[in-house]
Amino acid sequence: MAPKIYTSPFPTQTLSDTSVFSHLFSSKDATDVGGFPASTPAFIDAATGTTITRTQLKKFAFSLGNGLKTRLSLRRGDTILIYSPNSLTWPVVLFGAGAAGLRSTLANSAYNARELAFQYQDSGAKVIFASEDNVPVVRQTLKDLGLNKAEADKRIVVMTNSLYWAGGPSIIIKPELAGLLTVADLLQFGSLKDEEKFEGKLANETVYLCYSSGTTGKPKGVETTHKNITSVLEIVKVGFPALKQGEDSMLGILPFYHIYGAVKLLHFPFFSGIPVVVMARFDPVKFCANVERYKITCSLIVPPVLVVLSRHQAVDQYDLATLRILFSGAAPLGAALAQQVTNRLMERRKGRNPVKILQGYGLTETSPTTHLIPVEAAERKVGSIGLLLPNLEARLVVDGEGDGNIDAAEGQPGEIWIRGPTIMKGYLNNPTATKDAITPDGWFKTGDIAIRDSEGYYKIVDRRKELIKYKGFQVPPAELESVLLTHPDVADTAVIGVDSVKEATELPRAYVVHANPEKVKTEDQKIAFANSVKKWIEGKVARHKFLRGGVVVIEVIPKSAAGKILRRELRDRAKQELAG
Ligand code: 4UU
Repeated sequence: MAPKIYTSPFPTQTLSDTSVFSHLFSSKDATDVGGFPASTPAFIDAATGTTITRTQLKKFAFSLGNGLKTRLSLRRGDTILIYSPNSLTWPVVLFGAGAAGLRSTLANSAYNARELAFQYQDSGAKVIFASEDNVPVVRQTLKDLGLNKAEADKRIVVMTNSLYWAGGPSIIIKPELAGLLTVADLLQFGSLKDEEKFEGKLANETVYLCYSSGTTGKPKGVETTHKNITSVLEIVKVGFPALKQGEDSMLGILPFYHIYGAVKLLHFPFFSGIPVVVMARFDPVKFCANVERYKITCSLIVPPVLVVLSRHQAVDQYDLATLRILFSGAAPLGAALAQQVTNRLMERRKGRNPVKILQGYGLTETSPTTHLIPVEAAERKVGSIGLLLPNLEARLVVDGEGDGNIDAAEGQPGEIWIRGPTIMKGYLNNPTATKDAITPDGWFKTGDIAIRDSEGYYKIVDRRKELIKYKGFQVPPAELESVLLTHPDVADTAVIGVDSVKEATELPRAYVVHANPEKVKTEDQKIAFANSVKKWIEGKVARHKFLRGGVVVIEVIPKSAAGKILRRELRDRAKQELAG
């Protein structure tokens, strides 16, 4: 039977074959950058008000690009690693690397030395760009990898503080970091030459390497190409609410190292001529204060932020009337929660300036957005991930194993498969995982189960992959399991996600088998062991991977005949345990 292929209701877009850099920064003349006035702000540091204009960003990027080539001898195709919380220096580094034809791999800024070492080695990065606070972890990482201090320090570039961009000092604040190269130092080597600026034929080359565990296993480098990014910008523009240069501004709280923040805060607003007010992390009071101070009209969020906005007193203490769009993604958005926040914000405005809570869906592997809700459907379709974006095709597949794929009947659930120009090139150095994820005719298997209604709106109803999402962050169970297995008393383990309605997120929960069952005979012994494991993991992994969903001592991990963990069984068990 021929597959049932769904197309997008939006008109097909003309896509380009330029590099990301020229797509964003090409100018007609000195008065514009990327089609918008050169002197308008591109990024604003929320804490200090420091602003980088569009033309400054372009100039800094060209200078940094040249510094990377001349001072660090990096060449087209080489990779740099960025390891920092959000800051104004982020776009300078990312676009500077892009201008020089380099790739960037983006690391979670909360990673510990073990986690960072994995990504540094796996990506083949040559240099690590780190915020001042993160340099000690980088030094530890490089030391663990066997480098002496002098060698290690040659691979570190300190991400100059945000005040530098307002003419402040470029000097390093922490004395122990003196002598390290900084981003400011790298700007001193002149600008890229004209012929180098917009290097051609980059379209199908990799530009970003974010890490995702996909449907199974440990994190893998996702090869996102220039074409993936330029395409996603064009197709999102069609479905995303009209943002107007000169009127709109975005508050940037999502981390830039995750594909959601990387594309929808660092690229999309710039591409639309909209400034982004950059926050290093989400904080309820600062969030509200910044909406008032910068007259923010739009912010991109994850569902747990709505939980905070539904309760926190700061919502009543600041004027949030300019805010007209909250766009949620990266995890399921509950209709009731969205309604609650809309009502609360609307009450204060006495019905004026409606606020819309929208939802989008995507994955690291799809660069990321594939679906979003248009503004006019915000209330009517609350809880839905919206419509398929143009230039993409979708299938809902019932049996994804082998050749026996069947497409779900209308209105029935199936695994979303996506085909189109925004699908990653593949997983870095991992042809097996790539082959498992993308069929020979180009369908990428998301691992998410959805239903499509008669109007073409999709709703996520389940996830068939093992991935856990904590507040939008990926927590790969396989990674936690491999760490847990290094615990001397853990003989076997399985990690699953359990839902927390209160926090609008999943929480990682571990089942562990004691190496010596005699030691966990009584209930008290079990609880003591579980608690010690829960504490122990906190010294081993970044915060978002902590076992907040609990640790349970179990006699044996349920497995299939082939030795595969029966996660569904554990999820059912957890439901009972948590209900009881
Ligand atoms: C239910 O989380 C992301 C990307 C999120 C994103 C980006 C741009 C959302 C909207 C947007 O415009 O990427 P990853 O790779 O970290 O995680 C992907 C997984 C999906 O497979 C799905 O299980 O995150 C889950 N997910 C969602 N689940 C993402 N968005 C949603 C959603 N509802 N809206």
